[in-house]
Parts: sequence; structure tokens; C-alpha cells
Amino acid sequence: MGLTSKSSGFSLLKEKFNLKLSYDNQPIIALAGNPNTGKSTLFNYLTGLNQHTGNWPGKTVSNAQGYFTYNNVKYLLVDLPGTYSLLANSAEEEIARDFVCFGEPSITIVIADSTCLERNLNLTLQIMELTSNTILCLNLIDEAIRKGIHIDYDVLEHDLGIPVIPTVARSGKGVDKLLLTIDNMITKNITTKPYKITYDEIIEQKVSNIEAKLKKHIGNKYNTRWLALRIIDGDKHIVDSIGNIILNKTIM
Ligand SMILES: Nc1nc2c(ncn2[C@@H]2O[C@H](COP(=O)(O)OP(=O)(O)OP(=O)(O)O)[C@@H](O)[C@H]2O)c(=O)[nH]1
Ligand SMILES: [Mg+2]
Repeated sequence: MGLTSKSSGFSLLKEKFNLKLSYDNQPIIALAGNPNTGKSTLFNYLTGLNQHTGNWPGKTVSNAQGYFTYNNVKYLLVDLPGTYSLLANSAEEEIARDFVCFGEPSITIVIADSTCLERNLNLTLQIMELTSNTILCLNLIDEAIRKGIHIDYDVLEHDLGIPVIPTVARSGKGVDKLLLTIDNMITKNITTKPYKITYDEIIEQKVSNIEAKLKKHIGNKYNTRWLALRIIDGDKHIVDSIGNIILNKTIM
């Protein structure tokens, strides 16, 4: 599944991801995370009945999109399938990864299960590598407290370089702070400085070479460092998508 060559911008998003944008340039918030971390609970809490459900185009994976308004801004919220990684070993991983990479969400919220943070942080780091507009939502904090797990939010926030918000999605605890953080990120009152993984010198060298070539063809719209890493991985799906972006640009 690559990007189609005829579409661009607003229509491309609508076509590829079947997004129900209510106005042009509407801020899109993606909810990502491991399976069973409370993504849909938070999605339902924020959107209420104001939602559409269906399938992702061409997939049998269900898709939920909904709206919520905060500080006079109407956001489109997209509930991504639960995944342990973005390596695209399954349809769910492919959707989550394509959406975060090419769907251009304004913000990606990673919903983590606070009772097994180590496993959840793996996906968080992968998402942070793909987009700097990331918020980590430490959900199920009530369960963590019940199990005697203590998390130092400030240290985590400092080390990751992104906002870290504890929540209980089932009751809505912490959601006010999450909304305020979204608003502050959209209005650029908060800027993030996500922790970046540095690879061995030989890989970093190849990444810069590939990145320079990519930038020449596709500019700065997409995360060329991440795309270069996937090319080194030999990821055919990503190579096809890049080919289609280049073709699309040539046609425009
Ligand atoms: N105790 C507690 N339970 C929660 C919380 N958030 C969600 N749950 C429960 O956790 C379970 C999973 O929640 P979902 O919202 O379906 O999780 P999900 O991430 O959408 O799961 P997938 O779509 O399968 O990836 C449900 O039983 C929720 O009621 C929370 O903060 N605290
Ligand atoms: Mg769900």
C-alpha cells in the first residue's frame, strides 16, 4: 500500500486514511500505544458520541475517528490500532506507523500502561524517533499505585524531553492536564526536545548520506532521518511510499 500518485494535501489525507476532517488544516491528534493500554477509553472519554467508526482503507482493522473541542479549537482524534512496535510486521503496525509518518498528525499521544512501563517505553522511543510532537500519557496510574509502583514523572519528562502526563482514562483523572498540554503544544507554548537515539558511526554516516539525497527529492515535509533508517533496514513498503511521494511531487 503506497501513497497514490494523483492526490495531494487535504485530499491525500482523506483518501489514504479516509480522514473525516471537518475543516482544512484541522489539528489531528493520534492516539498510539501498546494493546490494552486505554486508548479507546480515552478516545471515548474525549469524543463521547461524536465519532465515526469503520475500517482503515483496504484493511480489516477497525478505525475510529472523533472530535473534541478545547479552548475553541475542534480537534480530530484518531484511535490507532494497538501495537508493540512500528516495525510493520502486521497490518496494525503498518497502519500506526504510516499514520504517524505520513498522516501528519499535529500531535501523537502515546498511551502507556504505567504498570509495565519498560515495555511501553519501547514504542514511545520509536514514536519519538518519528515525530517530535509526542506526549506520553501514563495511563492506568490507579493500577500502578495499587501495585505499589512509584514513577518519578519529572525525571521521566526530563529524560525523554516530552510532556509526561499521568492519567486514569476510566475516570478522566488527569485529562484536564492532557488537554492543556495539547493546547500548549498546538499554540507552541511548549516545545519538545525528544531524546534521540544515536547509532554507530557507520550507520550515522549512511543516514546522513541518504538523508541528503531524500531532502533533495522530498524536502523537509517528512522525517527524512527516520525514512533513511528504514531504507537501511531494507523496508520495501517505505521505499515504495517514498517513490510515490516523489512521483506525486513530479506530477504536481
Ligand atoms: N483501572 C483502569 N482501567 C483502565 C484505565 N483505562 C482503561 N482501562 C481499562 O483497560 C481495558 C482496556 O482499555 P481499552 O481502552 O479498550 O484499551 P485499548 O488501548 O483501546 O486496547 P486495544 O484497542 O485493544 O489496543 C478496559 O477494560 C478499560 O476499562 C485506567 O486508567 N484505569
Ligand atoms: Mg482500542
